[in-house]
Amino acid sequence: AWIKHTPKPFSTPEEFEKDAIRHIETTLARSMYNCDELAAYSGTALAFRDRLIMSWNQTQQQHTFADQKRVYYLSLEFLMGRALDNAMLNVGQKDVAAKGLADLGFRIEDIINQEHDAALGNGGLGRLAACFLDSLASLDFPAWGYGLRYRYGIFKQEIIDGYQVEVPDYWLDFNPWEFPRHDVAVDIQFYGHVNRYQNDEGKTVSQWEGGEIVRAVAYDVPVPGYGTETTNNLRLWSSKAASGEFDFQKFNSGEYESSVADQQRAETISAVLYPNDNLDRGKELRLKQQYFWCAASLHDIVRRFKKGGHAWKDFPNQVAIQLNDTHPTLAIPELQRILVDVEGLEWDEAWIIVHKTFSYTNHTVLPEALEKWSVPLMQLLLPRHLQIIYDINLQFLQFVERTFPKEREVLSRVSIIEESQPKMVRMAYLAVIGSHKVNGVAELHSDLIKTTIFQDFVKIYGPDKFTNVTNGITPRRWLHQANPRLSALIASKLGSYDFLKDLTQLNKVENFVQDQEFRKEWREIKLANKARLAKHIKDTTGLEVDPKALFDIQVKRIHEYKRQQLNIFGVIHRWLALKALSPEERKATVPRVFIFGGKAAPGYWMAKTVIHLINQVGKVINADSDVGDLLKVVFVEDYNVSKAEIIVPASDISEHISTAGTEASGTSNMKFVLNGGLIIGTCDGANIEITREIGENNIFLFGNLAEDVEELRHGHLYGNYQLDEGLAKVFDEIRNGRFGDAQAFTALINAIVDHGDYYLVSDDFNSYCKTQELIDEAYKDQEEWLTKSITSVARMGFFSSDRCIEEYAETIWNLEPQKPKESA
Ligand code: 26W
Repeated sequence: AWIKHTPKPFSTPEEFEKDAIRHIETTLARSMYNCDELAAYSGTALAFRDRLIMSWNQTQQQHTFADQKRVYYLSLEFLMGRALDNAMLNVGQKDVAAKGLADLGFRIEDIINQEHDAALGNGGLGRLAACFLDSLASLDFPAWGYGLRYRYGIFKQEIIDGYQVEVPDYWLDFNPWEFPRHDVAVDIQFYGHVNRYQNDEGKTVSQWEGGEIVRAVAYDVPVPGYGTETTNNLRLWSSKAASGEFDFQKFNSGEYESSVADQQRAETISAVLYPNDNLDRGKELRLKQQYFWCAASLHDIVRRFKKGGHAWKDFPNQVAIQLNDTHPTLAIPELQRILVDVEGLEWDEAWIIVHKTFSYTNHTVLPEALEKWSVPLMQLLLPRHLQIIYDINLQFLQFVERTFPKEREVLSRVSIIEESQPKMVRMAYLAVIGSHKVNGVAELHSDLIKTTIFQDFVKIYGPDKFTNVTNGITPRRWLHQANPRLSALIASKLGSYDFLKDLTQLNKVENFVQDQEFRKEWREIKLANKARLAKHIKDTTGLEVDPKALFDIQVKRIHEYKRQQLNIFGVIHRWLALKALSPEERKATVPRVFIFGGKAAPGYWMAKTVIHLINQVGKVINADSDVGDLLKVVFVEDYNVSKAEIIVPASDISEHISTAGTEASGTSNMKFVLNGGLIIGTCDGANIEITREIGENNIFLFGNLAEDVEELRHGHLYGNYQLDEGLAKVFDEIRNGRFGDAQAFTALINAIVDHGDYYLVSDDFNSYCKTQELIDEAYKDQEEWLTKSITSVARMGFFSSDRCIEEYAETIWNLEPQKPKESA
């Protein structure tokens, strides 16, 4: 009843059943007599897909007709997760499907679980893109996502003998959510050379010629908004051999194999997602992916613009392009090339258009994550683009020279070209220079980029070019879908589900913080969510954990800066302390389950060592009868979006403990608090704003501040270093072979004791352990804990991705929504 518009709803469960059965019998050619869960999933998905297609077509028609400004979100990663549950909830018909499926003898949860995650991303940046698409559609913004259709998403993680093993994620076997558009194909050029010649009007022009061609084929994915008919489009490009390139001569003359090899080489471009998070490896194939995707997307955007019949100067009034980190930065020289070389505009008028069209979001300050491409590689692969980049750089440096004539050393610092051996193209600088706005993703982060990596650019352009848009998360997936009971409880008190479209309404929850019935249900829901996770742990690892224990969760990519090592060293410290207590004293302690999850990049040895240590520690502690249920350690295999939907609602405490100044924002911190979990964290990223919103009594902060990190690091390198005593005891245990072969962990320990402890694990260890003790004490007062939980949720309204998208629309894109018209 609370849905205002629904795309052609099923009026009864029977109507849904009829459609699902029809799809199973005709689309899938299966008999209802041996309909298994996978077939039931397929039929359900196809029945809902039909509904989406109608509103999708209608939305696209209305947007074309309105001919208003659109935003294009360019991201190499879209971590979408599953689509069916989201589709059912967004059209408001999950209950109808549940009844229909029950009639057919299925439980809806089992059917939902059949779906493979769309895992086209690594971590935070990819999931943020997915939340943004949900908000853009829910707020009726005319928006498209553009990405790559990887045949293999992020690898599946198996834990074998305590080690991570990577297994390919082949996910496209049956994907009802994508529509191949074989008629939407763009030929993309690589290699070749640049020809300069005089055209008919006597003007010198450049033409990129020769080289090889790869074809980009569009696959479209509908993105339904919540409680609206708006269904936007996510367009993913797939590579294949261009028809002229597939050498039929070879094919016929018996060189079958080499002909097939050519084809496979073309398909390689979109074959696999690079599994590195916050690490740039500079691989040629990755550069090919980036250009392939940028060129295909820009071609598509320009073609759509031209159909509108506008003058070129109107391009930035019709088109906004958001660059999700530097990965799509080649779109900047590509648009300049199209405007100058293909459309014949003057350089300067083209550059004004380019600069007004693009904006860039930075997601990291880690130096090893800042993209640079070697000039020789770019010369080979994209010769014309390299010329354009040099020309952009020349103009920019001349401008800087005019503005700061006395500061010559600034020129080499801000040059797009790093004068190294070989020379490198600094993509972040190109992105800044080619955009009208640059934003960071949390206040601290946006301040930091202005004083570190982009300091000179703030001087050159003034501070207004740089802005902050604090990240957000979609409450549809991360509250309503992941935690339906909590969502329903809140709705029962607020009188409707309107808070899912305006999350600030959660503040009214605070009126019920003393309502005993409400408190009881809140507590029961958390316990049920913990029991659900406990069952998952039992089913996947065989380990039994008690849902009444304090669940302490850290799930995210494994990275030294995120400091899972601090967490596991803390666990060892706790274990040693517990063993030193008398049996009587032990009884007074709070039982705790430490839950870890996350993938390590396949080539990141230190991260893999951390996973191994966690598993070894778990093996020893979980078998120790001295501590029994007082301490358990679990590593959840293959952490992904659908696992997060089980894990996030089940925390009492979650850990967001990066070295201050390293985590740009974090978004799982928001997800956990929105689900009634408290957090232990450093003063980093969005933790700071979460604290401001929910109040410092409701969060457990510890550790050194960002402003002190540099000095501490410097001190370490000059002998000003004292290994924390507690940590030293932990290291002794590891070295003594308590957790298996000590050799396996020397690198991990040496990074701290011998190599400068770059991430300040020792500096923060004591503060961390003390804060964990405060948490034990706080948890003993269950009533007070519950009050903190409810109060925190009530104050989380700010962190909706809807608020975040509205800020982008207003301050960066100058974009208006397009409310769907009543369907005929
Ligand atoms: C070139 C290799 C590479 C790959 C991915 C470099 C950098 C990345 C991403 C930018 C890493 C990433 O996901 N960053 C995360 O972005 C989130 C969304 O803004 C933030 O919440 C996280 O703090 C940030 O680490």
